[in-house]
Amino acid sequence: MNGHSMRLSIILCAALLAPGSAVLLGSPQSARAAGPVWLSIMAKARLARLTLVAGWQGNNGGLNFNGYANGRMVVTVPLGWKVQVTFSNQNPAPHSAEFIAYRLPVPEGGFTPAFKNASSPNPVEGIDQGHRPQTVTFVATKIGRYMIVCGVPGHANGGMWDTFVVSKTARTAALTSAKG
Ligand SMILES: [Cu+2]
Repeated sequence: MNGHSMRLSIILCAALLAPGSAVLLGSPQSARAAGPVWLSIMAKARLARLTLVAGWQGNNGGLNFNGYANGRMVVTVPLGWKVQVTFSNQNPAPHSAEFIAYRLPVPEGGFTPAFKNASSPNPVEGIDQGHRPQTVTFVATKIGRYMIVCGVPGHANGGMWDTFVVSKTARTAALTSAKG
């Protein structure tokens, strides 16, 4: 479409939305899935956007991410993808999120991120319930199995950890989970 016909279209639209049509100006309500969408994928940009909510619905006494504890949520991304995490806390206790090397039994604390910047700020202190969401962005630079842990001492070894995999063969990011 050239510039002229673009302008013409805009004028036509404006005309169509003249008095009486004002209701059409509001954006339609977007359809919502039954449950929260924790992972969204922008394959072309090689970007996985992950929402992590600490203390979602109280499973494991609130020591969970998105309701999953003890490794039961598994997030897989292809090697070299960027991971953008939006982390928030819905539990009365403070929590944080860090991506660390996979190690069982899970240590109590003192974690080192496995990728540059793969931790929420001040992970030992964490954030309180209702704190505005924090963004954690890093690149999955090394193949392997990792853990998403809460860095507040005693939480990870209390089960507040899930599984993160960087795959050489995966073609896209995925999130799987096991109940229990
Ligand atoms: Cu925690």
